[in-house]
Order: sequence, then structure tokens, then C-alpha cells
Amino acid sequence: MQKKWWYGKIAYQIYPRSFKDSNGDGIGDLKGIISKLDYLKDLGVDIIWLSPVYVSPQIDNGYDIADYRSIGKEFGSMDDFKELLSGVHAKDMKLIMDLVVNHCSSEHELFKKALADPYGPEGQCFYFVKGHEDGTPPDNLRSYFGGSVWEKVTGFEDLWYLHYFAKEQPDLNWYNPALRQRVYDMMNWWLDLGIDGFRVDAIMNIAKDLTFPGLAPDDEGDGMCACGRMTAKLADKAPALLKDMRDHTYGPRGAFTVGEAFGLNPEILNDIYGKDGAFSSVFDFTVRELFEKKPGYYAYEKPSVKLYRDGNFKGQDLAMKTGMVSVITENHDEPRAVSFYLRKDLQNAQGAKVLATAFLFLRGLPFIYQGQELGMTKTDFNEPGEFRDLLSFTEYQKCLKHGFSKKQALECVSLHTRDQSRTPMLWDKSKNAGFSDGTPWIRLHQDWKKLNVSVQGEDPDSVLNWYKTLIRIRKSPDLEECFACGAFAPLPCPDDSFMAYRRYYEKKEIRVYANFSEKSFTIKDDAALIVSTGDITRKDGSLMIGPGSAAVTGRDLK
Ligand code: TEU
Ligand code: CA
Repeated sequence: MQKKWWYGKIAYQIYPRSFKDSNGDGIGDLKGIISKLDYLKDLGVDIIWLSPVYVSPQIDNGYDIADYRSIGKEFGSMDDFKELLSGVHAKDMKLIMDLVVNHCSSEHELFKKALADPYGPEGQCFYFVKGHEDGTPPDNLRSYFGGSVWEKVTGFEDLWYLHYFAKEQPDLNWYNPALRQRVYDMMNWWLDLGIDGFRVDAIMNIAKDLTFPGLAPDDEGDGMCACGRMTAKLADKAPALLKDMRDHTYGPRGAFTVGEAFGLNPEILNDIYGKDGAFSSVFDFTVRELFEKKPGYYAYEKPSVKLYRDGNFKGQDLAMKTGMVSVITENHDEPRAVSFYLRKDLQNAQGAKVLATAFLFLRGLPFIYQGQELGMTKTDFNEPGEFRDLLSFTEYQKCLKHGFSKKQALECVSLHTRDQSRTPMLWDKSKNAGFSDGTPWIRLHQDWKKLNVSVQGEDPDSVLNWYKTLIRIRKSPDLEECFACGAFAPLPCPDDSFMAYRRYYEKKEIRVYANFSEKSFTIKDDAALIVSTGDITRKDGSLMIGPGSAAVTGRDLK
């Protein structure tokens, strides 16, 4: 394994809207982030990923960009951004930006010009396509946020434009070299500013079949098919486009990139993040892919430790043959893992610690999502009016349509909603958990008084301090190589709620055991205990691992 600067590091995702508000408007901002850099450094973070802070009408919380080279007013100014970047670098950390280029905002200049003249050069930067004679759109694909991927262009008979996400997020035409050049210029502009790389949003979606054939309807019953299936089907068309992007931008500069690449298949993994791959890394979404089989929250598989474990084991195995995957347990699209995967009795600090142990020693680059290090659990959304994400509303309606009562619909959406991870970061015991002096744009977690950073900082047994401990272990001089470069292999698991694996490199072997079940298990292992939490006893070369407990052992191999 050739060592790159990002090997052995810890990354952290900031969702700026919900991180820290400096001016009381209820929305987190860049100045807020600047004020928390010491916190991140102290936690052990090396790489910060910023979700979008560009100019945007905020239909999808910034994933709809109207001006790629300016900072949105609600987040601050370009001067604030430069201050943030130099602050991050001064602390020997790196900053990567969110690159959202499958689509832009319908408020972007380019799209406005395109709408006015769909057949002109700006129009060629998007997909404007004639519908069928019967008045139906060009194909039957369903957008990620519900409804057709096609929207009628007003003033033009029969003309539609394509949007895989909201109708305010028109897809960019990557088959137009002029569009690609515009994107590359923008990326190089950011790299020239000194950023260290990109997290690349929803990128596999850029591959399109320009004949727009559609797909056989899925089982949603509306005659449509989820557009994600088309993306998966066209996956092998993406690498050529992605490598062209790499070669014109971050590639020659050695910047780090992590792709949000759903719908990969084993045949193309190497082209995506292998030795000559388009990206340095991709997020491992195998766990999500296991429960998100149907097009709607109402039909998702029940999440469990088994799903979490099996998904990660499968993802780790594929990554072993390819390159360095970026591992996640939460992000701004995912629910809080402690409440999502664990049994009721473990939806607490102890559960969070066991989960952190299972997660942080996986092979790859761990991305911690803001609040995860506090063991944040599920927020109580008491009524649909408390949701903010556009997808929450679509999914709520879908639940009702599929026969759920209002109460059941609320429960189901609460479990899966992207709003779960977007409630404010909990800093202290002051008003709004120290997130904002004003009214937060989204409700606060009900347990903010005990889950916050300041309370946990003072408690040596807190989840926060557990994260710090594990990060320190992961980076300790004698283990660092094994974690950064070592192989991964599953260990036999005595129960569906038990997760065990080993990491090994040259003369070192580390074993990780996480017992999420209600039973105790005795495992043959006489290696030295590196760290443990919960009920762990050692007897005659064995390790007894109690319910809700975790242990890590290490030995030198002969
Ligand atoms: O998400 C891409 C994506 O396909 C999914 O995470 C999707 O939002 C979810 O599965 C819907 O069911 C990225 C961003 O992470 C997300 O926040 C944005 O909304 C989306 O792209 C559009 O930019
Ligand atoms: Ca603010």
C-alpha cells in the first residue's frame, strides 16, 4: 500500500447550518465554525468536510447551488471562508469542500439563461428533451425526492428538463465538453484558494443514456422507476467522465477526494477508487444499500446490528481488493446510528461507546459526523410540522398512501428522516445548547442538557471522551500503521448482535469485539487488552465479553 497524506487520519463532517450560529439568526455559519476549531483539534480531527456553504436558495439545504464561487449570506463571506481555511491550516488540519456538480440550482445564472433559450449554448449545459406525443415526459424515471425527473419548460411546447433530485436542481449535461470545462475551472479556482480536496456529491448520477429509454416500473405502483436504478445500470459509463475531471483538476495537484458514489458494482470499483481510480476514496454505503431496497421509507428493512455488521463486512471485503474506503456510521442524510441500529436498552451512552469501538477501527478513513461523538440519539419529532427536509414531507405522504395511520407515518418518517442528523450540535447548558442565541431553524434534541459537549467534557466516562480515547489509540505510534494500512478480516461472531474482526499488518494483529446483545460470550483470546468498555473479564487465556461491552486486543505476530 502506497502511503498518502490522508492515511491514518480522522475526518469529521460539518453540516454548517446546524453546527454553530455566531450571529443569532438561528443558522450555523462560518464564524461559528471558526470558533470551534480548537474543539475539533482537541477531538483528534485531521480533515474537515464542509457540507455546502455556497450561494443557494436552500431548497435542499445548499445542495442546490446558485453561485459556486461565493459564500451564501447566511453562512458569512469569502473573507470568513479564507479565515476559516487559514485557521484550519494553522492547526495542521485540512479542509475539503462539497462538490455538487451532478446538478445546480434552478436559480443559477446558467440555468436561467438556458430556460430563456433552451436550444442555445446554455441550454446545452442541461438536458432539455421533447416529451411524447401523448403529453407524457421523455421517460418514466422517478426523482430521488419524489415525482417525475422531468419538469415542463414553460413557454415551450412539449419541452422538459431533467432533474434527478428536486425540480429546483436541474441536472448538468456532462456530455457537453463546454459544461465540463466550466466545472473544471470552478474546481481549480477552489483548489487555487488552497482547499485540500473535495467530497463529491451524488456523482454517479452524471452518467446518462441520451436516448432516455426509461426502465420497467418498479413496485411502487405509480408506473415509474427510481432513477437511482438507471444510475446503477449506467455505472460503467461514469469512470471515463470522472477520470477526465480528475486529470484536469485535483489529480495533478495530489488533492484528496472522496466520492459519494451510490450504485457501484464490483467491475468498476477499481476505476473509481483503485490504484488508477478517479477518486482517492469513496464512502462505503453498503449498510444503507442493505436496508434501502425499496423506494420509500415505509418499506425499508428494519435496521439492526446484523445489518450494520454484515454491510460493513461486505464493504470492507470489497475495499480490500480495491483501495481505501471512507467509513461512516452517520452523515447528514442518515439517522443517528445509536437509535437506528441498536436495541432499546443500548440506545444510550454505553451503546454509543460500543458502536464507536466497532466503527473506529475499521479499515479506511473514518468520517465522524457532528454530534456522533456525543452519542446523539434520535430526536423526538412530535408532529410533521417539526420536519424541515423536503424529503420528509414526500415520505410522510407516501406512508399515508400506503395505508399507515398518521401516528405510524410520523413514527416511520421520524426513524428514517434526514432531519434526524440535522438538529443542532449540542455545545453547552446555555440557551439552545449554545448553538444559537436566536431561534434555531430546526428543533433541538430533547436531551440537550445532558448530551452536550461541555457536560461530557467534564465526565471522564462520557461518549465524547471515549471517542478521544479511541482516536488516540488509532493514532498511537505502535498501532498507527496497522490501522492505516493493515488488512481486515471478519472473526467468527457467536450472535447476530455481535461484531468481531481483526486487523493485521506485518508483525501486528489487533482484534475488535463489540457485543450489542443481551448475552455474555467467552472468546479465546490471550492477547494484551488495549482498551475495553463495559463488563470484560479475563480468565485462562479467554475473554468474557458481557452484554453491551466491547474490547480491543493486540499482539505481535511471530
Ligand atoms: O445525496 C445523494 C443521494 O442519492 C442520497 O443520499 C439521497 O439524498 C437519499 O438517498 C434520498 O433517498 C447527496 C447529498 O448527500 C444529499 O444531502 C443531497 O440532497 C443530494 O445529494 C442532492 O445533492
Ligand atoms: Ca448565523
